[in-house]
Amino acid sequence: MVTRRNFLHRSAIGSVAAAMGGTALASCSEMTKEAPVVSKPVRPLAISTWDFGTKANAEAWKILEAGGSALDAVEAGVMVIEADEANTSVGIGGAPDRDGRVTLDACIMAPDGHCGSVCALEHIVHPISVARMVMEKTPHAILVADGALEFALAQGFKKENLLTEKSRLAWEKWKKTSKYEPKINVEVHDTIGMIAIDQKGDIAGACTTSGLAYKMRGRVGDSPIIGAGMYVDNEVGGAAATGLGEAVIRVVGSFLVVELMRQGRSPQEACEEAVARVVKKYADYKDIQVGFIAVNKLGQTGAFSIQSGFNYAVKSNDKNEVKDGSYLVKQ
Ligand code: SD4
Repeated sequence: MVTRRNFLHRSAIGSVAAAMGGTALASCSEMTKEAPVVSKPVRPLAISTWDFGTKANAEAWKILEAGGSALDAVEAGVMVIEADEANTSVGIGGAPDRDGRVTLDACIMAPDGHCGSVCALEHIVHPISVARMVMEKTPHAILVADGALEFALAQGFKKENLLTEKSRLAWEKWKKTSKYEPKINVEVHDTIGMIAIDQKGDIAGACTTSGLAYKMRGRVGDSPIIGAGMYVDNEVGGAAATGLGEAVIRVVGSFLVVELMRQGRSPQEACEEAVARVVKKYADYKDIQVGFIAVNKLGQTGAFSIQSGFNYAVKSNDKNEVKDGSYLVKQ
């Protein structure tokens, strides 16, 4: 007889099996003999990078709670941070490149695998919404620079000045004293990556940033690169990255985290292994920061970074909390 408890247990096993992929199926069916307690999937849920992720999660939650889609939720969530002038790494108020231009990178991915991205987009406050339109209204996945701007304007987005007085002054100061050696250290980073699971259990993700402060003109980081800065697979889970994009790209970090979860790692283990891979390929890893967040189909979460100081926000039923991620380099 299928009792409610059994049913929940079996559906959870089914989800785990789906999350783990075919190779794990045999062991999962063996598991049903000696049934371990697998909790009911946590949904809806939103997870975002950094402590300001609570604001993004709260906005996403309005949609998730009302039964809306994970895709709508992640877009609305990260838009809050794009519009926040105080955040100097995302949207308006983002630090400019070394020539004083604010160029934004963003990507979005839907549960069915569709994705859209814009790179080095200027003058538009909400690159995430342009990325979504690239996904939904063009036959392409990525538009860059002037082409992305032209497309955005044709879609009705307004051209705006994104260089705030505060960012301009900081850039003027940087020009006097700094070399053109952009490096993300422990202090300079703030990209938002968000993964959400809706009430149906569908998973979507978004990532948006102004990238590396005072970067070379035309530099694109990991954030708008599907698989590097963010990735979701609706059978498995999702992940997003923050930190030095050049290092994340070397291991296609977010895709790696999701694939590790597919092979049976927990979100925490997957983030730890991805950081280990970054470190292997980046000799000066002690000078940089890279962090990952992840969630699997069951709503279990994880996070890990190279350095201390990385935190992330998780919103589920009753809580919207900031958690400190664990990290590799102990001083
Ligand atoms: C980049 N990964 O452009 C981004 C920057 C970042 O927190 O994450 N900052 O390399």
